[in-house]
Amino acid sequence: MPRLLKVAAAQMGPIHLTSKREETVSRMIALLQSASSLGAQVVLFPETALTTFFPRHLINSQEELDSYFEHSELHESANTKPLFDEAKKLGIDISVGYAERTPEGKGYNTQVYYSAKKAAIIAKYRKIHLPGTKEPFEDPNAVNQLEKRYFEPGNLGFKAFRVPDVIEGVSKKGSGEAAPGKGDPIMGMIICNDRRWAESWRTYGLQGVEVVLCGYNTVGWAPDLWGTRKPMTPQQAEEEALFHHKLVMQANSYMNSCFSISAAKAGLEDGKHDLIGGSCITSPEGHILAEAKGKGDEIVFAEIDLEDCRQGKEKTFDFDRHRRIDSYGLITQQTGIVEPELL
Ligand code: CDV
Repeated sequence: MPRLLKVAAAQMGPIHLTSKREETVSRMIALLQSASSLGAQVVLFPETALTTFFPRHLINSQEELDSYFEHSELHESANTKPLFDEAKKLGIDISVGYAERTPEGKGYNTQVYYSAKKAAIIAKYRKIHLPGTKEPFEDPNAVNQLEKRYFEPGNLGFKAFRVPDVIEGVSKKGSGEAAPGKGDPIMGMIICNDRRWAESWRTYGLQGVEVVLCGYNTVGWAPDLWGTRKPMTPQQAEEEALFHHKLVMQANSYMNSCFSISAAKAGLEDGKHDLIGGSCITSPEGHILAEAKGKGDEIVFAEIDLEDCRQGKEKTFDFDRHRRIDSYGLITQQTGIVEPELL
């Protein structure tokens, strides 16, 4: 039986240090309405969708820094409630990335999943792989990535969740058929740099994930961050960054037999930092089903059939039959590289 789902990535063009939340939330509502006109049931927004990607700036004022964080749950906060109210009205689930300040004062780079039918946030993920440095680079013109300065590593793990009320007629607890791949969709969230780590995806793969959601802010030019062994022009560097983005979305979707949706914040933020576009929806066979055309606000839409995950999960990547965990010990015992002894 097909399990059809209409999904969308809401790519956003740049947001600046000076942008007002209200304007940004209005743009998000407009994107949601255009996704609704296509029939979307689930819409993914980017990482830190409500602000510029502030971790590239050195911010010494606590007050200024705090202004880029959300201090309460998004569906209840005055800043963002209108977006969640619109999602509820349209009956569309949304997943939104933002900087979260907890009541204990901790900062996380967070993504939530809001179920329109339940009118509730049903899942939260906090970014685990924080890239970059704690201190800015010495070169005042370098592109910084100060996530380790502003955020704690996520403490919620990679926890897959079921999404209720989006597909009719699926198996429920106690309803008889408990075979894999028959229930409500299984989703997982990752944020930007997490997509480059096979461990993120495999941890979800082991929970039978069917759709991975990934919001991102990826600069097209950051030689201090990436290294300069192979000198590139800014245009070549951006093409390379786009290539790596698609490579990891396609390859990891294939290796875990799942769909993936990725939503960029794209374009020139703060007049200086050019972010790649490339928001896309990929299939469990690793193909790109739909892709952003530009670097502005744009909906990327596809209807997907979760049944398409079954082939990979039951044949090439049937984990139960083919994985050899006795040989994978190093993955969790060791963090860095230990080379074999010199000859
Ligand atoms: N926001 C990110 O996590 N960005 C990183 C890079 C650009 C440091 C990424 O992996 O895309």
